[in-house]
Amino acid sequence: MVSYSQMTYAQRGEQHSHPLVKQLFATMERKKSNLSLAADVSTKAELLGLADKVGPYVCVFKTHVDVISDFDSDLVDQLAALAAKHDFLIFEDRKFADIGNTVKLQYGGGMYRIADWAHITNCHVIPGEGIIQGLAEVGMPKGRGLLLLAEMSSKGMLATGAYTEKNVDMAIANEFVIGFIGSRRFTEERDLITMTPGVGLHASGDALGQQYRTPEMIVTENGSDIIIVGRGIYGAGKDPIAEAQRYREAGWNAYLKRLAQ
Ligand code: 6AU
Repeated sequence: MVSYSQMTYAQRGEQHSHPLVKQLFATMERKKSNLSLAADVSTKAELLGLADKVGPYVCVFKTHVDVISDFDSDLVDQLAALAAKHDFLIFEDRKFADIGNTVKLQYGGGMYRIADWAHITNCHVIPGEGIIQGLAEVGMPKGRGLLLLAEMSSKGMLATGAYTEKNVDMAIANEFVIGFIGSRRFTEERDLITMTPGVGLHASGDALGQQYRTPEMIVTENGSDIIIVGRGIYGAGKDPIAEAQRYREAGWNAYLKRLAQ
């Protein structure tokens, strides 16, 4: 059998059973982008400004809504409009980590109502499979998708070995799971996407344990599908449009190189 990492995004989209993943692969192919922006800014205006500027170059726009100081429901309405205008999906990087009943409340309700507007969210499986079931009860009827944090990018992270393998088993067994946060392709058993943070063209890390690898290491060598880039694009002194274009090209070339291998 051909490995998923040897197939084009278009081919994978055509044969995928999850409508959201089909949409994601189609977007990636249309925009020639496997780039996700990690928009870790602290105001509504900055977030919407970035989404409008960088939106044309990304397949996924990743948020941390709980760092926005002036969050309101108009922010998500405007973000949804920009997602439609620029053809990207929204990923709220909430990293749920509680028991099933609690995450159901956190995902569907509260002031953020994440399930109403985020196409994708993620969770740790430390509480066991009930967390996936709780999130699925809210997200499945809305056509959403979940990523499991099978690994992390930071120094000394504890998601390794048997814990990572458990993530893979749970992902295969749960329809609501569309993939992983991690550094590589994890399984051929079904087509689960990997999105990788900790990507930089230059920097090797930050002062708080973040570690960066290049798009080529991640996509060509490790078989990951989507690169997540934050400060490499909007960091101090950077032109976000020029950097987004650069990362988009680097990510896409790394994918083309993988296909050619
Ligand atoms: O490129 P950066 O370092 O500015 O931003 C990386 C982004 C941040 C982190 O919250 C997130 O990626 N992240 C994640 C995710 C996406 O779940 C997991 C992880 O292991 N490392 C990591 O940096 O928004």
